[in-house]
Amino acid sequence: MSKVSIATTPFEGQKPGTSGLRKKCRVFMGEHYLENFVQAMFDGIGGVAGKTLVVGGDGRFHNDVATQTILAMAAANGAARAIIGQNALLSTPAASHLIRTMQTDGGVILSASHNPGGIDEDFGIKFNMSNGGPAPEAVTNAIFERTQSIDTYHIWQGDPVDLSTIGVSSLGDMAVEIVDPVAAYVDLMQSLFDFPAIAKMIAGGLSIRFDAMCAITGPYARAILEDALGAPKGTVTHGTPLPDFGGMHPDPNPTWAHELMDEMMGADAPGFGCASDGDGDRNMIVGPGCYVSPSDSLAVIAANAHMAPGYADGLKGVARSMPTSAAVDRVAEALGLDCYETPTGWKFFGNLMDDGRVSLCGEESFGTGSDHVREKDGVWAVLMWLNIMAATGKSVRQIMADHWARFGRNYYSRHDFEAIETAKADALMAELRGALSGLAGRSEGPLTVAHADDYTYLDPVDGSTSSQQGVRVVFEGGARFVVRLSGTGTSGATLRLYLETLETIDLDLEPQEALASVIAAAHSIIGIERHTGRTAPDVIT
Ligand code: VG1
Ligand code: CO
Repeated sequence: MSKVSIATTPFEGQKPGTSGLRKKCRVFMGEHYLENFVQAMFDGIGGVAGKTLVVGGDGRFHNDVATQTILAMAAANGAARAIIGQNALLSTPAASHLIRTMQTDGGVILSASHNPGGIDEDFGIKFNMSNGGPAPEAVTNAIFERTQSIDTYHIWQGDPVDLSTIGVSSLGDMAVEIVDPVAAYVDLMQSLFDFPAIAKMIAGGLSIRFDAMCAITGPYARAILEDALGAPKGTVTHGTPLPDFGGMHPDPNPTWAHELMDEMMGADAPGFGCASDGDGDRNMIVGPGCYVSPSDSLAVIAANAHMAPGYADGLKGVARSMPTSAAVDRVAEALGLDCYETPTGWKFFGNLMDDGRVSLCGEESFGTGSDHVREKDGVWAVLMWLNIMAATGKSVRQIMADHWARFGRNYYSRHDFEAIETAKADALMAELRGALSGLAGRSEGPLTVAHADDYTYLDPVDGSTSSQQGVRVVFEGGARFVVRLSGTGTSGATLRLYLETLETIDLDLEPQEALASVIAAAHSIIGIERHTGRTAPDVIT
């Protein structure tokens, strides 16, 4: 048992994206690859000597092996204490909660989130700060810079840690504490939501289907829905986390959660359906015959959060990512709440929450959460919806109908064009950026461009700026589209096209129909087919 320093050389491309570093699992399994990044992470945050770190992941293939490496490196780098979820499991929101409540200096979360898992699929790693939130860009940039000059890493060589037994042990001079990954999170949820009212609603006959997609939320959802709230066993399906997610693509949207969608659109649909992603920070909400778009879910939560005990005093303010629809803005305006717009990625919400400006945040990509942690939180969103249903006595469909009648409906959809050659996607974006200044006044069918720009964010708390965060083209009357390239993929490029139009009279249109002229205008202006050969998206949400 000894500490050793290993000579290494930099790898290309260890640049964290929207949410950490994501690569094919086999890349992470390559010699020195993970070690280089972990050492760069430790160096990039100013070292870990004397610090306490939380470590855990979503249970995908390589989660356990990578956890051992990280612990051995934390010990060799002088960390004082590591807190690890039993069997190296922690959902992302549960990790955020532990980081915040256990007086730690941050944590390492192992996940490629909604990306598939397995030896031939994806793996990921990111660092969260002591506030429980993903490292901001200044820190991820420092980490990336370090990956480019790294020549040594430090690692403890010896027996692996027993990750399966709750309790305290040690690795070299570092204390190792294995904790129950679920218990503290369940307590937190109980402190925020009206469990007795939800339990009564369930006892009164509301049936629920929670599809955990063989990913991390199974144990959390079972403990909460089945054990604490009395829903029958079997309410949670695909509830055991598997290294390859049982072959499922754990992305809770109508395309990938199709089993749930089929059930919810069928004749014997449960009263409430929901799903979560690989690491438990995303959610999809669906009623019988009624899919709720994530942007609408955020707006509904903004309008009704005060019904949950943890939010009885009202919200401090709200924030959404720029491509998310303005449905929540309309609620904020009606309620007199401040409403912030940020770039894509949860890391941009942290400052606003830490500064007490907002307590509810959301993204169109099935992410909603509050300042109870510093990550989006899938199970939290599910409980918020159940709390709203219990307090109002309304179904999902009624809640949506009443919401649109009051605030109008922002028809919204995201079209993803996946696995495009990177050079082609880059050329498309470059051409579009070059054309922006000349777009105003251009007519496309019934629409005329009012203005177009490339979004730059000025963080109102720390004054930092982030540029090139998505091209937006806004039409007269307020309809718009946004285009950006994904920062979470691991092969080729994914083009995301976000489409939105406001409607106050026709509230029951099919979104793709309501958006038809915006879709046509976007294709014409961007030239998607000309650049990529694609005429139709791979995934529509
Ligand atoms: C996507 C989503 C973004 C989300 C990110 C991480 O990023 O669009 O809203 O924050 O995934 O979610 P991108 O760069 O691929 O568009 V998770 O649940 O994968 O951590
Ligand atoms: Co996720």
